[in-house]
Amino acid sequence: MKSSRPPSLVILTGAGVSVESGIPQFRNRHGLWTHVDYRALATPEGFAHNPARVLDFYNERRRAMGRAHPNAAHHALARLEADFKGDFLLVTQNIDDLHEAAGSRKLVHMHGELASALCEACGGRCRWPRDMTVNSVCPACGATGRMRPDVVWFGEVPYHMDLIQARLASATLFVAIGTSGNVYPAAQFVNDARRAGARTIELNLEPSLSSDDFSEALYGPATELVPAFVDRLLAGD
Ligand code: BV8
Repeated sequence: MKSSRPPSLVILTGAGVSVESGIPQFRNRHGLWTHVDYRALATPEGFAHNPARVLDFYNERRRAMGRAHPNAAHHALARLEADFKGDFLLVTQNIDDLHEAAGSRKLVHMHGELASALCEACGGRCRWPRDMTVNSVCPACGATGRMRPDVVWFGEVPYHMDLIQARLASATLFVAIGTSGNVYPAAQFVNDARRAGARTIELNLEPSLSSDDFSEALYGPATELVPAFVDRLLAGD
């Protein structure tokens, strides 16, 4: 059913879109949260309890990100942004920089970015390509030992929610790629888009926890599914 509204596309990506670039997902037998308790490493309480351990966890992931390259799925999404006729927003739950590396610009990181640092003393943010320690100094205010990764931990408010909700309310098409539907509020976006009358499609390796909420689904590896899906979308399917 073609919508009478101008085309407005919202895409949500999760860890699955970066797996084929060598960045592990969270919830499978090799997943990040399978081997460590996310409460110890991805909550403000875990950071307060053992900041050095949390900073090392993110230092390791930042180094791995530096060795990773965007894959065919990232590149296809950048091509879709360039050629799509209508409003386009790519919302990623990922904190890696592979969408930017592929050329995506109409992009928001709702869970923050590994490449960014936040000072708890002055609230300043800055690019942070190197390791962070409990002795790191804020380049804005000079405070020592107050730097943290600029990521959204469990129990913290995701970034860009006003923009995301506004775009979901006017979406004609919502596509989720490589996300398990475990984490809120991202797992809820499909229902927000459907209530707005959008067509909803899930592209994933296997059905997610929210697969019943989508009107259509394609299953397989993102590097195979996404380029072909983008071709079809740009051809008017
Ligand atoms: C919030 C950043 C209020 C850091 C992450 C009790 C107390 C407090 C909160 C809660 C609570 N109970 C529930 C909540 C809400 C909570 C939540 O959802 N908890 C879960 C555990 C139930 N959420 C929050 O706390 C959020 N904040 O609610 O604030 C609020 C809400 C709305 C408005 C205002 C205020 C904050 C959540 C953010 C936490 N931060 N990450 C970091 O990365 O270290 S979450 C983490 O999970 C990552 O961001 C990750 O992206 C995200 C989601 O996971 P996925 O991306 O889906 O990854 P996953 O491994 O699960 O799945 C990968 C999928 O890919 C799989 O389906 C797999 O099949 C597929 N796949 C694999 N390979 C491929 C593939 N697909 C295609 N191709 C392949 N090759």
